[in-house]
Parts: sequence; structure tokens; C-alpha cells
Amino acid sequence: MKDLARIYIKAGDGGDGSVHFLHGKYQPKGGPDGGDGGDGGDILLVADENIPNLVEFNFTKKFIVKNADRGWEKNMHGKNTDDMEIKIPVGTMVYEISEEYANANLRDRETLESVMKGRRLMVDMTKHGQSFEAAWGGRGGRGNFQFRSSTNQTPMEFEAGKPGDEKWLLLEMKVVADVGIMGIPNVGKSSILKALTNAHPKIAGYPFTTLEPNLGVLHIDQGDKKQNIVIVDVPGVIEDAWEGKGIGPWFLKHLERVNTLLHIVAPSVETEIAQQLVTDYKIVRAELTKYGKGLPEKKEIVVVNKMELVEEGDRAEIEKEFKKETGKDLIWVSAGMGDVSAIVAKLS
Ligand SMILES: Nc1nc2c(ncn2[C@@H]2O[C@H](COP(=O)(O)OP(=O)(O)OP(=O)(O)O)[C@@H](O)[C@H]2O)c(=O)[nH]1
Ligand SMILES: [Mg+2]
Repeated sequence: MKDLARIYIKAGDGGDGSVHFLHGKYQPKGGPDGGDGGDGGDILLVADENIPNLVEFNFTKKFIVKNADRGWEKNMHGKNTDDMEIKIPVGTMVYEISEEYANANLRDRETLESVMKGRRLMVDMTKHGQSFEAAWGGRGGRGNFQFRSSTNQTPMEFEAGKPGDEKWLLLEMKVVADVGIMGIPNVGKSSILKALTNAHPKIAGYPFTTLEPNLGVLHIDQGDKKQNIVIVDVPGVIEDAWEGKGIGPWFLKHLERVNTLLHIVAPSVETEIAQQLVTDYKIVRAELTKYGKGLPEKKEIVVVNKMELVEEGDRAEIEKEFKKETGKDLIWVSAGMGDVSAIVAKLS
């Protein structure tokens, strides 16, 4: 997912005030009538749920509002320029960065780290329709009409228009969701998202089928209790993801905003199932700890998927062993059989 972008924004400059004198038919030497310059347009950022990611900022990187017109004779105000709206995905954090990073290579890890260190958060756009004034247009300058007085009938003064703000911004998008589905590859994370929600993620029997976060909404309607729970399913976590193994740890940022983690495990062996589940669970927990940023502290529900592969009579023993080693309880589902009711019960 394209979840990082850098853009340049420039609001409109105000127009200069004008210096002019009225030359009416009966007023060969009329008074000052130079009008004020127009106001430059602002730049607004608007969060829009129809924008899935930041990919369009690969193509358009510079947003420049036209400058306003200067003032005119007959005390006419120069034309203002319209504000510009830039639509960005919901979940975008907007940072101001120093101009020295205007052309720096953000793919270079060290450069990116220094950009991230020096950035200043302007706003976090978490709601559809939220708007933010990112750059103010310059005010127009006053024309000489405004400088007339009883002692100065022929003012030559005027004001120049003020320049519009210009800035370099770093946009970083982090999915906004209530619940995050994670775990090692191929345990059925996307299958669970599909069974719970309206989403249609790709599902296949090999690791890293999911390469980008998938989003879905679970509707819970229990008479008086209606809930819409937004769920995100992320790629698989493997040992040393933090060090760059697999597709790396970058996608974990899309779990930073969730309240609850659904940590999915699944049997992949026929004997010693409990030990295998514990090992897989601990691999993922270790990567969460390395990543930090609040993830290790989040509420976690551990879910065994593919439960039909485990004899019902063996489940209690597996639960006991899992609890002994990790301190966590297990719930059982089978996305394959369409039975994810244990998750719905926990979330509602
Ligand atoms: N037996 C069984 N197989 C399942 C179940 N749920 C999913 N699968 C299968 O497990 C495989 C992996 O499913 P995915 O949903 O793609 O798994 P994932 O965890 O999202 O995988 P990655 O995105 O690659 O990490 C597919 O072949 C699914 O059909 C289940 O409840 N029982
Ligand atoms: Mg998947």
C-alpha cells in the first residue's frame, strides 16, 4: 500500500494594491481611486473515505494556487483566487517537513529516519469530511484610495500583496479500524475477514497471499444493540519481520489505531498441536514487542482457526497447555466451514 507521500503546497499570493487617480470628465485632477488587491486562495486538506491510499500523489506532487489579481482603478478590488481542496485518505497524518528534504530519497532508510525525526505533526485526519487549512493565502494589499486623507490628496502609497504560505508536507496514512486481524502467514486471516464482513480479500493456500491491508465492516444487529465494527486484515508476520524478513514490518502501522487484536493461529501439524500453536503465537508476539508503538499492550483475543482439523475431544487439553505457556485463553472458529460465531460473540 502506498501509505507515505511527500507534497509541496503553495497558497495564492495576495494581489498588490493599485495606485491610480480618477480622470473624470469634469475632474481633470480627480482623487485617488486605486483599489485593493485580491486575496490569494487557501489550501484545504479534506479527508475522503473514497480515496483508498496515497498512490495518486505519485503523479501529482505540487499543488499551487493561482495568485490573486492586483487592484484596479475606480477603487475596484482585484479578483480573489478560489481555495483549493486536496482530498486525502481517512487516516492520514499530515506533517510539515523541512525544505531540505524536498528532493531527498525517502526510500533510503537513513534519510527517511531523519525526515521522520524532524517532522512536525500538523493534524491527524481520522474522520470522513474532516478538513484542515494547511496553507493560508496572502491578503491583498491596499490601493492608494485607502491612503487618502485631508492632508494628502494625492497619495502614492500602496501595499504589496502578502505572499501565500508554502510548505512541504509528509503524508502518512494509517488505517482507521476497530479490530485488527494478524498472525503468521496462511492461518486463514483473510478467510476470517471474509466470513465476518462484506470484504472480498484474496485467499489462497500459500504465504503472503495478502500483501496489503484489507478492510471490512462487521454489522452486529442484536435488537437494541447495533454496531458497525471496522476490521483490518494485514499480511502475515514471520520471525525477524522486524529485521526485514518476509515483506518486513511496515504493515504493522495499520494496527496502531485498533482497539483489539484478533491473533489468529491454526493447526498445521497432526500431533503436538498445542506446542505448534504456542510457537507460532510467540513468534508473532516477539515481533509485536520489537515494533512497540502500543501494539504489545493492546487487548488481544487469541483465535484458533481451522478448528475442524482438531478432534473436539482434544481441544480442552490444547487450551490448557496453551494457557500454561502463554497465559492466554483460546476461542475456536472455522472460516472454511463459515463458523466464526465465537469471534462475533467476543466482539459484541
Ligand atoms: N481447513 C481449513 N482451511 C482454511 C480455513 N480457513 C482458511 N483456510 C485455508 O487456509 C489457506 C489460507 O487462507 P487465507 O485466508 O488466505 O490465509 P491468510 O492467513 O490470510 O494468509 P496470508 O495472507 O498469506 O498470510 C487457504 O487455502 C484457505 O482456504 C479453515 O477454517 N479450515
Ligand atoms: Mg491473507
